[in-house]
Amino acid sequence: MSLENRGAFIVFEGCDRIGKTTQCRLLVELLKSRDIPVLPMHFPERSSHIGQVINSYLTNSKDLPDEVIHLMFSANRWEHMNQIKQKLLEGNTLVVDRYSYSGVAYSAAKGLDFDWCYAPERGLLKPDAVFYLRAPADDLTNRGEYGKERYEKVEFQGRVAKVFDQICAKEANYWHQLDASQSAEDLHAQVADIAVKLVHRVATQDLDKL
Ligand code: DGP
Ligand code: NA
Ligand code: NA
Repeated sequence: MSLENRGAFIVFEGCDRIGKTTQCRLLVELLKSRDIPVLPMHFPERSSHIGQVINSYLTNSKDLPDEVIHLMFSANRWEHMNQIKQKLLEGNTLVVDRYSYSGVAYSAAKGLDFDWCYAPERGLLKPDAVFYLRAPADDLTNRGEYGKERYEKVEFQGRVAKVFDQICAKEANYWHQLDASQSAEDLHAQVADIAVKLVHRVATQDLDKL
């Protein structure tokens, strides 16, 4: 790849336990096998100071007002923005497990105003593509076996899914809704097809902002 080529900014979104982590891993492995420089990322990034507060909140060892934790999740993305920009401009494709849309979906699902939730995300780098993994509502219920973290409850996940659906309808030009009830291999094949073309298409395009 020539020096001026940037990497693609690829995000996976969806409810808890929908299979994002597996799909991120499969996509990273595929791009590596094609000699495309690629780095995985995951938000919330729990190792920073802010990330540790978020972790305490998610594991229920700390309570915070909805608005405060919302802004902490957003700050966690902002504190990584320079690094993300630099990695992309160096030619690395980023495969990111959750981003601003989780920020909006999880907080709006609690009843916070949608536009208020989106406001602190404005100005962050905009992904080139979002893979939205979605399963039918029944399927979500049958998945059961949620972990012990704060949001891992069937009823709440249903409300999160509704907000994701709303965002997906609005951002349709770069969102790809994919059926998460199919096998991981079939899902990966769909993702791979779109992602490989995308990496080449955006290489000479400017980065955009939310
Ligand atoms: P994960 O590490 O991907 O399992 O995410 C942990 C939990 O945090 C999961 O239930 C989704 C939720 N989450 C991720 N990003 C945000 C965010 O920006 N805001 C809120 N409120 N929740 C988020
Ligand atoms: Na989770
Ligand atoms: Na995950």
